[in-house]
Amino acid sequence: MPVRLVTAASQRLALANTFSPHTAEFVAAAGSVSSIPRLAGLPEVVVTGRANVGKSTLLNAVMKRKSLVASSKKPGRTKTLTFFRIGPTPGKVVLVDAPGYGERGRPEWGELFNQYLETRAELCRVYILLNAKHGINEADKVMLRHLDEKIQSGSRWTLQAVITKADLVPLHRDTTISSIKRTIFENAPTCLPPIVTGSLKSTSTSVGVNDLRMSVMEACALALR
Ligand SMILES: Nc1nc2c(ncn2[C@@H]2O[C@H](COP(=O)(O)OP(=O)(O)O)[C@@H](O)[C@H]2O)c(=O)[nH]1
Ligand SMILES: [Mg+2]
Repeated sequence: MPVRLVTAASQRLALANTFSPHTAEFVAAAGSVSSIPRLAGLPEVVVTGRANVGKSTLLNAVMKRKSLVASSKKPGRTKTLTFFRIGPTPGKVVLVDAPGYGERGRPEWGELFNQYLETRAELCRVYILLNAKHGINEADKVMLRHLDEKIQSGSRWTLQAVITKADLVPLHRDTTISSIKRTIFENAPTCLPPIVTGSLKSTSTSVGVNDLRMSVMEACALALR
């Protein structure tokens, strides 16, 4: 068999082994830094973004679960950092859902998130989610710059943007996505190339979820073959 096919098959196996709905589980919700659980040093990634950008929906899609992460119609519900462990026992990766930050003015990402970013040794990557339909607002820019500054001053983790709800932007308006990407790099030059996701309500039509799974594996230095 050609090497490329073997690689593709083993990658699929590695992804399926890690992101199985049967091994994904809720572990804890932390409302303060002192209650953040110790999870045997498993590598961790966190998603942040404005309320309603699609954080919970995306985490469910990545874990192949419908409602493990509570998704709420009412913005700003999650006030805690919520930890999910995935992969066969003792687990491979921890995914963390962070509170949404403010709609306008100074983003209220909170002391909890900030302290978590500064102290969590296991944190490998921060994913900032940006809504394709609504574009990037001032709160997003402030957060992008804030994360970029932390990287430039020597964080242990890397930053990657995820553009969500791309299905709500008409195809011929691809300029919208390009302009979002430009704004991301203007505000956070250290940000890794954005992953574009969309149509997450149905697994048969969803876009970008596997790209995110591969990115998580890479961020956490987990073997893809
Ligand atoms: N059209 C569309 N809607 C989405 C997508 N992802 C999430 N949503 C919707 O956006 C709303 C907010 O999602 P949620 O995951 O709760 O956002 P969170 O507040 O960031 O956790 C829900 O009504 C979701 O169904 C997507 O890819 N496409
Ligand atoms: Mg949520």
